[in-house]
Amino acid sequence: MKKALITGILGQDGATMAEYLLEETDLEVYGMMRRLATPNFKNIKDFREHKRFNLVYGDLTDEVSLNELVKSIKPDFFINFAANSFVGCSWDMPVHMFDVNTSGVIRCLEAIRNHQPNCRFYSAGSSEQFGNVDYAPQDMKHPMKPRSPYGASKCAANHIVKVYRESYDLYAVHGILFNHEGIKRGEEFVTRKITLGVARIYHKIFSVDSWRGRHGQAPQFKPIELGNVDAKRDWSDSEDFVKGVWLMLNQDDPKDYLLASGEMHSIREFVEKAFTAAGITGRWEGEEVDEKYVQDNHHKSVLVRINPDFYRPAEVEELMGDATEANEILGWTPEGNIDTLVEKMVKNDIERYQNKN
Ligand code: NDP
Ligand code: GDR
Repeated sequence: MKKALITGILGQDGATMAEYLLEETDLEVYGMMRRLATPNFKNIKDFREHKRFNLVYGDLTDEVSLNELVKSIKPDFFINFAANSFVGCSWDMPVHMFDVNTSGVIRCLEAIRNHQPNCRFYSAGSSEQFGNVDYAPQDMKHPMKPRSPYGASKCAANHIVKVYRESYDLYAVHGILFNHEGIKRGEEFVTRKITLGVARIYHKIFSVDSWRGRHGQAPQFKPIELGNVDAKRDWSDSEDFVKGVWLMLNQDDPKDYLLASGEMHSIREFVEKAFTAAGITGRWEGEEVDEKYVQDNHHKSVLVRINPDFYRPAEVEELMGDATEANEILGWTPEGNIDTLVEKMVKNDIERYQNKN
């Protein structure tokens, strides 16, 4: 039986990939988590007890653990989704970013090179590598112009994967993935922050509206606080993306590809779509830091307000990718779109608030 070792198993992509491989292949799946005092297993709860799934400990900052895992498991596929993945905090811990996101990749490659050289390796690259872009949509020929320590750490990882591929003849690829989201998305990323906020406000409005409304009172709730709502991103569904990653790992020859939807939407539009999906309409009022998204009724309750604490020292204003090569060569075709994604996330989070978990 073939085996896959997936790092970052408790995160969005690791858990989504494991779920996909357990459903669609007969691989034995090993999910690597780092040691935490109180780990959160919610992303893997549906398959944690699966007979072909094994949870193992390891850390990208510790080569001993990676060497031991590769030596003992002898994986056929090593899918490295582990990272310090939050761009916003990367200015606060740039050295740690490089230790995990760049040196961590070298440690994985060394473990493979020394103990299982036929293992196919995936490295999780990012549209943040393009940074302040020259043109749109960005393709694989676009220069690397990162704007954050995170983006720079992923550029360096990209180079080292190429070096190892060419120097040691490894099947090692670095996929450039644009933003992808879903119901397993971390709660500090802007899409999930918005859909969780919408769900919280939805329950306040619809649970108290009936009696407060009779007394002419507005429902009381804290608005969602956001930073730069004018930034634009190319958002896709993570369930579509893990299929693309799996295709990248199953070609005759290793090559880097880019996955994206080819559409760009602002944070502002995501806010509107998310509230609309919950049956709440609103409108933008004011400007810059005083701008607010208010409920479209006579109470004009504030749904979203700007908090400059969420601005970044340097912003990537616009990202939009051209995935033609992945479509044509890999035969990758995403099923979801921005509207199905927003609806799925909002519905999930409303139910989650209902069940209080
Ligand atoms: P998440 O942040 O959800 O998951 C990352 C996981 O890595 C977490 O489970 C985290 O563990 C783990 N991790 C962090 N540091 C270490 C370490 N030192 N050793 C072992 N594990 C560690 O990210 P995503 O799933 O969203 O992203 C997966 C990968 O894809 C990342 O490399 C990210 O940079 C990249 N990427 C993501 C995109 C997206 O839109 N989602 C787009 C482009 C690239 P813990 O749970 O303990 O914190
Ligand atoms: P990003 O995702 O930086 O693109 O990185 P994030 O959701 O954090 O930010 C997207 C855009 O939204 C703006 N923004 C806010 N962001 C957050 N997190 N919180 C806010 O309150 C907020 N308000 C506005 C940001 O400034 C930014 O412009 C994600 C991660 O998954 C990376 O790991 C991955 O490599 C890239 O996507 C592609």
